[in-house]
Amino acid sequence: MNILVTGGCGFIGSNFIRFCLDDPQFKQSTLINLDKLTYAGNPANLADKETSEQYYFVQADIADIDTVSKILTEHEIDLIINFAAESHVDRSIDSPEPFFQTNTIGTLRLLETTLHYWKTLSSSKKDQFRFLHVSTDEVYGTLQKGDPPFTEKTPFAPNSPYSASKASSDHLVRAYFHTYGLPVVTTNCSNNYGPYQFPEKLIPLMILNSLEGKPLPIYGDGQNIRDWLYVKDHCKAIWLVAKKGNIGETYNIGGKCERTNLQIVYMICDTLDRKSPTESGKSYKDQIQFVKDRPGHDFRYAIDCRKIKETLDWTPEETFESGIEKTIDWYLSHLDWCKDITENNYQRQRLGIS
Ligand code: NAD
Ligand code: TDX
Repeated sequence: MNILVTGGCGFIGSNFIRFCLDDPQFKQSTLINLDKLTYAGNPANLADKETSEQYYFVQADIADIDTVSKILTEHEIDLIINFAAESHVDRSIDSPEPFFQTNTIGTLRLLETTLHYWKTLSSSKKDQFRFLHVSTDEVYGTLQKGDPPFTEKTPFAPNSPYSASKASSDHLVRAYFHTYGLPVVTTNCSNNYGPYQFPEKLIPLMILNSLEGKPLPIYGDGQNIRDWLYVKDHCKAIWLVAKKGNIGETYNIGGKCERTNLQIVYMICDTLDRKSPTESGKSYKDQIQFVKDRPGHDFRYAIDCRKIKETLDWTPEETFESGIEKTIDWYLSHLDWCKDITENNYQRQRLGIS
């Protein structure tokens, strides 16, 4: 199978490529990683895989019709997994437009290019072909305590520019199935955590700020709830949906692991107090600071993942306790990776230095 992964230099995309290259069932597969390398795309995430004969990297935008078209034809692509996106809610609040350029227009162009290619395939190749769109639980909006978790039938109610742009991409994917018959599947997943996550998201930010002696900024009262899933469990679910999911359908993916943000930060501090204690002997919890809330901050996300469990036999392998241990160990043993991002790429972007 020849697989085109978009956004493969980001957090989940690089974990997905790693998951494939490390698994013998993909031995005959070719993986093409198309990534624009925005501030969030880091080729270092896959540096040790660059010599693999199964793996090719192309720096390009998903909206670049000519480049995508060439890749699809030359590599006879059978499966596209679309991870490419602007993905950080806070950035979407500061500057919404790039989110619609990539998440909406980019996905539209990728679908259009894919449709043209798909139409040229033989009928058996056409049947086997899949376009898997990776999306988020945030398209469903927010829950209150006691509300039932989101199912695949929950109406969309996005609240941030990020989730609005992802919701629009989900609608486009659906429309290309219903209008043109393009064989698509969509996954809507809850919050991921694990190795290679860019340190502007809650978990890596809290780990790195702790170690650097910086404040741990908690928005509002820290009582907002997210449903956390270890990234490798997400990758396994994506692969199952690509292989066995019903075309035109959506699959919710979640960790059944609801925690308040304050619980998460306490757990990180407790783990770091044990694994890498401060010189002063004080707990990292002393660095917690409650700061102004995120505008329009969704209160709670929770995923009902019975469909993927019952139809595709997927279940997460990591508990939050085992996943966070692995994640913290990974960051502690990859401080150079973190330093490079915080001192170079990330900082330069933030300061507007190209
Ligand atoms: P990320 O921000 O870490 O990575 C995104 C990648 O896409 C980067 O490598 C970036 O360079 C690339 N990219 C951005 N715009 C592009 C463009 N126009 N063309 C080509 N490449 C482009 O994001 P992530 O956390 O890995 O998320 C991946 C996908 O999963 C996104 O679609 C996101 O909406 C979805 N998702 C993320 C989470 C999560 O918790 N991180 C949860 C559910 C769903
Ligand atoms: O400094 C912080 N302090 C804080 O309290 C940051 C960065 C976050 N938070 C809170 C906001 C959220 O309630 O922590 C929670 C998690 O925040 P993020 O890591 O920014 O994630 P979230 O906004 O929940 O969105 C994530 O999950 C769904 C991903 O970034 C999305 O790409 C994915 O679709």
